[in-house]
Amino acid sequence: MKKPRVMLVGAVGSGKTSLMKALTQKEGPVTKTQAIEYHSRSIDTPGEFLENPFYYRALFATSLEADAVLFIQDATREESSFPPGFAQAFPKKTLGIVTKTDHPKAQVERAKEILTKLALKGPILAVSAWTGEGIDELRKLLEWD
Ligand SMILES: Nc1nc2c(ncn2[C@@H]2O[C@H](COP(=O)(O)OP(=O)(O)OP(=O)(O)O)[C@@H](O)[C@H]2O)c(=O)[nH]1
Ligand SMILES: [Mg+2]
Repeated sequence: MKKPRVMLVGAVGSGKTSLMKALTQKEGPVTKTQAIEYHSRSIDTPGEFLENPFYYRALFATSLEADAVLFIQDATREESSFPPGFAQAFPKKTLGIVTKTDHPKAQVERAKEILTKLALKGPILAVSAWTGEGIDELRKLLEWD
């Protein structure tokens, strides 16, 4: 059976690539994502694709190649870059992920509230790519183990 693949969508610097590496147990430095990147288990997207509505169509089209879409909200950010109900435009399993829970300025509840406005089909999880908090739980939810 083909292994499921996730796509990551979120603002610039929200922690998509770091999370993708933690999830897929890839080592090495995290660099800025410049284009949509296809991997066997994941599709990483540049934050600019969420921040500029010109690219929404590219996100919708790309999501057809994924089994689930993860909407990423940085726990240290007050603002949302997501339009209300955005997850409904993706005909896939949709999950919310709060990142950087280890950060001293993280406000997890605030970030969760932002994600509830997306009309997700699945749950919201809080993770840290640095400490590994929540990563195993996410792998289980994605049925990767
Ligand atoms: N404290 C903390 N910082 C993190 C975590 N994950 C990512 N960061 C930091 O957040 C910054 C952005 O991380 P990236 O993973 O490159 O973010 P991105 O969403 O892929 O950004 P773009 O590729 O520009 O869209 C980097 O400086 C990371 O080190 C985390 O779990 N905890
Ligand atoms: Mg990136």
